[in-house]
Amino acid sequence: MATPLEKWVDEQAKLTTPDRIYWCNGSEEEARRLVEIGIKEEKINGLPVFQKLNDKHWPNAYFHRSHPTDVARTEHLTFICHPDKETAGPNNNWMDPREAKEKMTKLFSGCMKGRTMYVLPYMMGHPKSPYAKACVQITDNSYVAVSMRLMTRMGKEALDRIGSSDDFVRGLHSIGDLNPDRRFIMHFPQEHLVWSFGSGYGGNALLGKKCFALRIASYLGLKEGWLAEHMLIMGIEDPKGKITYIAAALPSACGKTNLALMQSALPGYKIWTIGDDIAWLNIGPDGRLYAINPEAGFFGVAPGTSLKTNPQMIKTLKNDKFFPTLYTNTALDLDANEPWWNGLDGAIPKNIEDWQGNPWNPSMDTKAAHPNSRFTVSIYNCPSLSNEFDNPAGVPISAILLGGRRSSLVPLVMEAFNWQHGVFLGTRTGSETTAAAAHQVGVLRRDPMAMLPFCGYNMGDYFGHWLNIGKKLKQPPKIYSINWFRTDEDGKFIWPGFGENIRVIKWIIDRIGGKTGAKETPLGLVPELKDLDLSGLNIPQDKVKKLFAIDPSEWTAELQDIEKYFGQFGSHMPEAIWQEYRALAEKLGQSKSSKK
Ligand code: SAT
Ligand code: MN
Repeated sequence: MATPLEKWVDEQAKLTTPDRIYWCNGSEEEARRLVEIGIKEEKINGLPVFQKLNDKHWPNAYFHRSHPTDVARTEHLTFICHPDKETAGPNNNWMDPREAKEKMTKLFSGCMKGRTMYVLPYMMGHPKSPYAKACVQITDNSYVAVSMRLMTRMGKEALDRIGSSDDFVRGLHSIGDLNPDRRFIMHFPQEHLVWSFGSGYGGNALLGKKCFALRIASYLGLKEGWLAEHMLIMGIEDPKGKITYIAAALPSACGKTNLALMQSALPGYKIWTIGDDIAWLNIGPDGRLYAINPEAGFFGVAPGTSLKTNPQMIKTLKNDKFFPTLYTNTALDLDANEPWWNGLDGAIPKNIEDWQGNPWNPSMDTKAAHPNSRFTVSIYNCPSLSNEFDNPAGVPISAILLGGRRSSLVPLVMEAFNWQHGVFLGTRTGSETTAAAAHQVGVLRRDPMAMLPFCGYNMGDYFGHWLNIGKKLKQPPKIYSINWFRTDEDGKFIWPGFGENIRVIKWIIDRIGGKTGAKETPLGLVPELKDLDLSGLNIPQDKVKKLFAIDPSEWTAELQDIEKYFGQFGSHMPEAIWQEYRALAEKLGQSKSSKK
């Protein structure tokens, strides 16, 4: 008798009518074969899926050029299909599941004719972890199949775990005809199901990542009592050899990957990487919060990555351990046949082709590499990979850092008074848009816990869920707000960032270890300046003070904006968060602005 998995695959084949069905085992030999197929047979937009690059400096490097309209996540085409709109919340696009399936069934009908259907069994998390989930994705694209081998643990262990059960997360994906008008990413959280059509881009097409490990998993976490978060996980080894584990949520363009692989500027401290994008947080048997990274690779932004900004990532890319490493929509150095991007170390090569295949030189006002061009590389290539990465139990988390990009108002670092206050800090985090994005510069987008595009249900309920988790923890992690981006009168960043961020993390570790005090402010607990190790940095005292300045008059508009933001969640907004809001307004002498 057919298993539920065989039955499901059979049904998808009947719908999409591929010429061939191929079950992937996740082996290196298979990946080499798929890459060959992508070089010689499969095409996207008339171009081969893969182009082999020179191995000399960039081992196992293959280049992929996407359709020019298919270069980023498409939030406006992403839907959360709960039976009722209210469960999806004001933070999501919603479509009735029946309507969504009808629409998608039309698109998927016969869409794999002439193509191969790849069946990808994979684990999110270590196969032996009680927190891991078994999944199967179907796709018709070799780039997606190879990327999934890098980003997940693919192969037999997932099939073994599924066996004859019905308990696996299903993802159906086709690149379709890449027409943006026929591109949809549909999530059915209650069925553990994702249907994605018309895009080959990471966040839209690698369904284990944002679609499952955040949107569907956040909803599973609500039902099962855990958290799926947009967070890096890292261990910090102090000069005595003690390792403290932390998780940190930062919206895009705030340096999450750089922080996860940071090379410490303070001697004696060492960073051990566990993940750069997603953390699943569970209450362990001892009542502490344990984190696993469900992924097994990095899908990182290439431009700006260099020996200066992220030396460990450059070493990761130059490691030949795990096959292959993919470069998507970067530029090419044609003489060397190597990938290139703006901000890479060394002289600008003479003969550059931009991400769309046109000749490029630095006098042009276009970028050679697409600003969202990416590398895809196995985490096992990373020289700072923690020994605990494959620990099925995960690592115990001592601190959670919540950040954003704010040029004023929010101090460099601040400790929450307690868990509830920490959740309040997370609910109101936000980032000012940068010139790199196609928005107006300096406009604030609130992005609670960096989860706005990824929470698979009503965010008001999500805040409530965070509060409940805190109540169940015996030893809750301390929560911190961080902001590397405060500027001076000339609009210049005061804090140097990158490897120097260890100075802030050192203070956090000292706080966890009870080794240092803190100063109470209306916003939270901040370092006494003498306790922040700024040796050798040469930041003038008045600027250091500015990193922590709190001006109540600046908070009038901010408080109004927070109140408006919270208001949209109506009765789903927990009263405890409103209490925190009122307490803050009162401390800042602005309680009149608080109506609720
Ligand atoms: O665009 S992805 O979701 O694949 C990557 C990211 O935004 O972190
Ligand atoms: Mn991310």
